[in-house]
Amino acid sequence: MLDDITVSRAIIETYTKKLLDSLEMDVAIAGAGPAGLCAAYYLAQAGRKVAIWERKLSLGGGMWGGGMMFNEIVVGSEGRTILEEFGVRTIEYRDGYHTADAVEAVTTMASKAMHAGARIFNLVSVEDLMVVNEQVEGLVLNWSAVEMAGLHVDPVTVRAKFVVEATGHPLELLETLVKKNNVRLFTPSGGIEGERSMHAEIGERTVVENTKEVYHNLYVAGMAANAAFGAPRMGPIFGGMLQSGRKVADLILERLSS
Ligand code: 48F
Repeated sequence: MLDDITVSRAIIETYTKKLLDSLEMDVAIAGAGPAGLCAAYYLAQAGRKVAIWERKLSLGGGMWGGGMMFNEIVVGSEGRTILEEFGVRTIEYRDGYHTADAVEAVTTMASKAMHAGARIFNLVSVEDLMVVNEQVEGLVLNWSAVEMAGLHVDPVTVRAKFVVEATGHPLELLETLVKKNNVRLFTPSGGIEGERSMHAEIGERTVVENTKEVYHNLYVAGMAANAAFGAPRMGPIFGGMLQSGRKVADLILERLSS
């Protein structure tokens, strides 16, 4: 006999346990696009406690749609190596240009990150950062449905030794940090430099260079890194996003072990 209330109890109890176990983490990541998923995978692989908080119902950010809804992505040689590590199949199109099915890339990366031990909470928006003594100490979370309905409901907080903003182009967390606090970021101007117009070659290189700590204990990865440090977007080429995710994981692992 199937009992409806047991189904409800199973969902509520297991979700609550998962959430309670994620209140204090090594690394909290905002955004489950390619950069966030990649970072979570490498951090979890290294045995660190990591969770991604994602606003939308679906994971994968801008990767599902390839370029203009042609659901294929392009990566360079380094990106291909990372995709192959995840087990995503690639096809060499020309020397230095490899394609992968966007749906296979997202689903495989998400699955591998979770199997490595990362938790992913979808339908949760990061609305703010927890800042104590000029150090970022965690995230301020609310249900995306609350945000969408414009309800006046207070959020909850989770603590993390390090936070990764991997929210893509809009760079919401850093925008909020700067707006609410009199802070000087680790950028050339001390403020948000802003995303520049499309230039794939420069964007792919700089997104990796710009993946770094932008404020005490707060790192930027993926398109958020180029938006923070003032570099171009690069459209549907995704190798830089993957390299950025791997780099931010390496940088944080180094800090965690020091
Ligand atoms: O936008 P997104 O895919 O960022 P990314 O990992 O990759 C960028 C590429 O997709 C593409 C590109 C390639 O050359 O330029 O745009 O840097 O994924 C960002 C994810 O963060 C979520 C958003 O829904 C998306 O899935 N997100 C954004 N703001 C928040 C958030 C927030 N405040 N709280 C939770 N999730």
